[in-house]
Amino acid sequence: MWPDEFASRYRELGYWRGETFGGLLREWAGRWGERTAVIDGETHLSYAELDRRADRLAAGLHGIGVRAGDRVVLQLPSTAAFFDVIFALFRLGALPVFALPSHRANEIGYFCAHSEAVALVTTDVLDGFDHRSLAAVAGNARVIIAGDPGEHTALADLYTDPIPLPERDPGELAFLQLSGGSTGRPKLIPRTHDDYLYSVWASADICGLSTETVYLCALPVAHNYPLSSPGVLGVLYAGGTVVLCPRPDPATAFALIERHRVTITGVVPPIALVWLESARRSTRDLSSLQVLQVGGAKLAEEVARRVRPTLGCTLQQVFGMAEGLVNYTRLDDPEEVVVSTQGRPISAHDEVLVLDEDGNPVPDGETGHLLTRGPYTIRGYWRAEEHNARAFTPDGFYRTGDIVRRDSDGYLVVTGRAKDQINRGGEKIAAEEVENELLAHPAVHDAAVVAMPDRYLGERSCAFVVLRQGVPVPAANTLREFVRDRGLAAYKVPDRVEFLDEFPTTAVGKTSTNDLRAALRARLERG
Ligand code: J2J
Repeated sequence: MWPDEFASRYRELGYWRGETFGGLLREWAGRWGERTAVIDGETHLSYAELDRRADRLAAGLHGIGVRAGDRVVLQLPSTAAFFDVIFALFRLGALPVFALPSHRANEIGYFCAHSEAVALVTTDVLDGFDHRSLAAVAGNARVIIAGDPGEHTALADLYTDPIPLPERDPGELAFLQLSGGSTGRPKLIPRTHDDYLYSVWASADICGLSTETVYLCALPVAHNYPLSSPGVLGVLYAGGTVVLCPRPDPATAFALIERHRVTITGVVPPIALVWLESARRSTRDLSSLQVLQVGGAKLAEEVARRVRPTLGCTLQQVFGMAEGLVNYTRLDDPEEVVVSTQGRPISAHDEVLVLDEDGNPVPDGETGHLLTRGPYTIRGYWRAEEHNARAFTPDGFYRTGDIVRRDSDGYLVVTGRAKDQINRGGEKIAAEEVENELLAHPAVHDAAVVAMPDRYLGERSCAFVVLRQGVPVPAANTLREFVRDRGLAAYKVPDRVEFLDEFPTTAVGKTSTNDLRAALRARLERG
């Protein structure tokens, strides 16, 4: 949490407004009543309806024992039910833990156990996977299903007559977001109403949102980017309309843009690329689209330059992180800045350091490690003291693990990464988490997972494996299936597996991932 002097400063500056999510929904319902807040297929929810549903669900959840401070692992796709659940939990003061639909038994089991969740809210069947099977790893958490509940509790049965609930304190935790991670298990990111809402309303301002805004939520809604940059919460803050998109393919997304006259949406670079290259552009009227946000991974300048001429809208680059700091190019920035930088921080009080290997600041224009501290950047992960000692400086700066260059106007260009992470088209893979699963295979002596360049996704993952002596070489696919069977999300399964007799080492005897990446490049070039 922020030291008192910082917290009071952020309040005095008017950044932390003393609002809560639950209280705000009540205000919005008063102000915008019957205006459409959320569109999910043929379902249109007004602000007033959303408010009533949150009250009724809060009562039902209270009825089965969910209380203030309890954690509830939430794994829902982009549906209206997601909004009911988060606002119901906000009203109760219970904390959603934002899992993604692609997470499987391994991750969900860990989230339930680590957060000591009292409930797991998930869906029935999605993309061929029966999410009800996750009950097996939910431990003591009660399983609640949006959809056909099978033997579990139906979310639909939990909407009951509202009960009086005390207002929440804006300084308390609102939810736990997930970190992309680089060491082992994903870390949980504690965000308060005050700090998160600042990033939300300031983002809504920067992105010019208003009651006229129609936002297409093309990414999984629980991710920090579509949730808050400015995302669905920014749109609700501004009184606009959220259109939920089940899949971001051009056929689905373009049809929704045309039908609902969407004005702004946010995607990751591979989706932007597919949209730019899709022939469907000419069969749909996309003229309502004013802003295409692209972020989550580095957007190639060559692709950035094609956005305006091809889609006829303004590109906005977004470089953010669930831990806090979010950078945007501004809508009125010169085209050169928009295509060649990842933007500048939301706030004048976002403190940004760019440091060399010895921890000394580098001059503007030179690359270095990005560290940050500010009014919506966390001071530590949830229950992770040991890791926090490494991930944060003693004076509270978060070590982002990103390598950047800052220009004299404060704009950042992301040039690389120091953390052991693969950014697979915006989906983050902690190398160590996958290595640990590979090490569980009886034939594997050692494993190292590194990024390999990919034209479409930016990066894919490659696992280098040293086998135990004397064991027969397994097929690469056997190891990939092994990782999948260990219950890891599909995007974490190594795209490629390479066997080596031994790993190259650094001067201090650690596995040299640089040498592995170089060896991989050489192999890829040889074909
Ligand atoms: C290069 N790398 C980027 C970009 C994120 C808004 C937008 C994105 C996220 C997000 C987010 C990048 N260029 N434009 O939470 O609110 C990489 C960096 C960063 C990490 C954070 C938001 N945009 N990245 O992607 O927590 O390495 O948040 O540290 O998933 O993604 O990942 P995540």
